[in-house]
Amino acid sequence: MNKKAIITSALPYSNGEIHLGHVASTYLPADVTTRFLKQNGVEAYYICASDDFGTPILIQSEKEGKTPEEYVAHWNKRDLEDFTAFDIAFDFFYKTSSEENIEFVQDVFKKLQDNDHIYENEIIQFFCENDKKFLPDRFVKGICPYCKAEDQYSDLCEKCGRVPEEIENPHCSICGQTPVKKSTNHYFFKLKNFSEPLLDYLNNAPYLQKDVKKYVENWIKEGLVDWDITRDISWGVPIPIEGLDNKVFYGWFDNHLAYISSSIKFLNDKGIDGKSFWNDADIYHFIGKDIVYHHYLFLPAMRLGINKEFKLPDYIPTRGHLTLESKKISKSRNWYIGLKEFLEIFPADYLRFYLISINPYSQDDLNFDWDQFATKINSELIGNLGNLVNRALGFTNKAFDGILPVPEDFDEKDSESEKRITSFADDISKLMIDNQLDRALKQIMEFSAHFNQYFQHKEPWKKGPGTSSCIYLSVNAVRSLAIAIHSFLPKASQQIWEQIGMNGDVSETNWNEMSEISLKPNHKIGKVEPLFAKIESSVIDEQKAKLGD
Ligand code: B3M
Ligand code: ZN
Repeated sequence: MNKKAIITSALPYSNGEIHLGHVASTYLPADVTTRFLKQNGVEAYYICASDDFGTPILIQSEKEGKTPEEYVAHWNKRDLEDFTAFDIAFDFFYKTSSEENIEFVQDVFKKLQDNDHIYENEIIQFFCENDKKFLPDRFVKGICPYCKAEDQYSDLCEKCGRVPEEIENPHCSICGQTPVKKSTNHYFFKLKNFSEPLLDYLNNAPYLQKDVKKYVENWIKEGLVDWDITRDISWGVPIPIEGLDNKVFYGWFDNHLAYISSSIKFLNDKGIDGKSFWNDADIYHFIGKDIVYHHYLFLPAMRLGINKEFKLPDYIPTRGHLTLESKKISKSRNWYIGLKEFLEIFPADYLRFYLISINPYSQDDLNFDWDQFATKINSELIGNLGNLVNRALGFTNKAFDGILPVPEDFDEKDSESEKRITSFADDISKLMIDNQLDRALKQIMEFSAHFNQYFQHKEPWKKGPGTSSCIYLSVNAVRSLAIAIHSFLPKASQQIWEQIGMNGDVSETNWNEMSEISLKPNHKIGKVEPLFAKIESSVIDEQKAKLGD
């Protein structure tokens, strides 16, 4: 395992609150992975930032009568608060509109220019004379020339799925007026230059998901097109060329560069040489499948274009979208759950447990289902894990005054259980390293289920022979579980840690220690309390009733 790592997750637009869809595919898996790496002694940093630039943000800020700076500052703060409430532990949360990023983006552009990867070209764009704005495709609506559906985007008809060559009866989606066509000069990044180096990168990146690589390779083989990296608005990274007022870089040119600029700022501030750290580290970018094109093509091509001054990603864990009760999440149709609101009703650990357990390491979509959520929490998290912790520790209190007894000679069942503990770390490490977080969590739950059965089988309440061994091993198993679940359920893990009478922070205990039987006879456990409260069906019914119009 590389002893250094930088982990990022897709940068949230500063344009609305974080909802369950966001956290399921990127922030949560990245957080679990970072915590796991740290438990393994890796110097790992989880870096994120708000994605501040772009036309939608500019327009929304205008609607709200705020400057774009004020508007994005609000969302930057709010996003971080919501993430923190969900125990997403960024080491640093910065912004794409930072001075450091602006300077870095301009510097990268100049280097790309020097390396002959940039050219200028005249293009024709819609311009709204009322709003005095060039209108990006998304802001021009009209009639689809193919199926005649009304009110369709000029770059996509949602009715027939085609990309209109020329939308009929175009109108500005801000004010409704008919825009005119105007010519403007834009800068282009020669993505075509990179077909070979990109294929080479993909072929030599063993940790990228195979299925994603396959379709990205197909895109490359079908032929890449050069990429327009300029927009005619005022809100963005200024293009470092004299006389270009009201022209900035397209948001997708600058946003992913904030992975690097934010990391460098954070590391340099810590007294670490940011650039060398980056280049020595394993680089992880967690994303959702809708931004594969940007992360598997634009991002590596730009790093290649500046002669790999900054290492290309080793891992780009890509996951599917979350649907809600089997339907597409939509804020306007009120088919939607905000993260903040969810956490006002349920503990963060419940959501973390549920989302990880339904989230495979693949592009498959996953579905949030209220009934399934309640069942998983009540029967698995509480019925299995909570139950084991409570009965093992509770019984130690009741029958042994909270003092771990001296074990007797182990019988076959004891030895089997002992072995479970000693092989536990290895059993799940590989899954964690391979990003199979759902399967790792499942193994942890199987470990817990094993000890529930063992406890049941030994019937310690009868105080027969073997009781001491059963308690000794079960309490040690609970300790192992506290370490194993830390990255998934940080709160519950710490509570268990304290209940078994340990001091300090469980996160500081090395991962492999879960396979040690280190609580010795005479160890005194702490105060035992139930970890979780059952979810009542009436609460679920209330939540379901909130969805829809
Ligand atoms: N801000 C959000 C998205 O498209 C976008 C990600 C940027 S990652 C560099 O999901
Ligand atoms: Zn207009």
